[in-house]
Amino acid sequence: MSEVLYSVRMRAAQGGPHELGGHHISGAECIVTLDKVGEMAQSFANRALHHSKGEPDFINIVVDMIPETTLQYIPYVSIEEHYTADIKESHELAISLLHKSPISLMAIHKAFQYLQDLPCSMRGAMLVDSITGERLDVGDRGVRVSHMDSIDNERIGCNTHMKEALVLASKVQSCEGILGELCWSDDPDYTVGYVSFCGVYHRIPHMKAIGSDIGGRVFFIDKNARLETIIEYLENTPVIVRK
Ligand code: WAQ
Ligand code: MG
Repeated sequence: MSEVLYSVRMRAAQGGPHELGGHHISGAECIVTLDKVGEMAQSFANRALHHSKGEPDFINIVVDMIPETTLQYIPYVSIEEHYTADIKESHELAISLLHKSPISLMAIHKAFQYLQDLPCSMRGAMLVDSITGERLDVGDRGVRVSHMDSIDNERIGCNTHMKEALVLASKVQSCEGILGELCWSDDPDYTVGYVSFCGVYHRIPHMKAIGSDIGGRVFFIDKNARLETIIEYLENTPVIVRK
């Protein structure tokens, strides 16, 4: 029999809990065996308390058991590194890459506009119709991808941002009904972003200005997909990413 696994998740905010309007500072999660739960909770608490976006006054750490029958194993996205000189070139590249997928140019342009117009970062991702570019998610929270981790020996060389983005992007790519993703970080000192589609993670530098604490994600949704099924998978289905 395999060992029982637990999902450990942390979210931290400033100015009260997220649901009461607090400003999101940091979030992290993992899937581990019981003997690692305490250690991970401790390290997530430390991480929340030492974040470049500021000091939180609210930290929430949740632990729950993963029913063995619900766990899915999914493959990693493959990585393509791109090199660009500035934000303009990066956005042009991101647009031309995404346009190789079935996502329309209008939806791609709207997605950039949505991200650039954000007054502050959302906690989750926007869902955008891949043809019309219309926003499909409700409210300003976005959809938060959760219950994921990796078995992860080959990613030793990557930084934490990249490791976590690869896991998230892999889960998103494994979701039926999602055609692609656009992302850049909300961390002021991290300007790398990516677009992913067809199982490939295109890593692109200079996706935003250094010093900006506004980042975000857009998931491009197939018009025939059922939104509730997509959201349930992203939020609640436990996945482990592996080679
Ligand atoms: N589910 C949905 N959206 C999320 C999640 C999540 N679990 N976590 C973050 N977001 C959204 C939210 O709007 C954040 O403001 C935004 O994405 C950026 O999150 O070197 O670090 O965690 O290859 O700041 C990409 C490049 C880094 C990595 C992305 O995102 C690399 C990053 P951050
Ligand atoms: Mg961040």
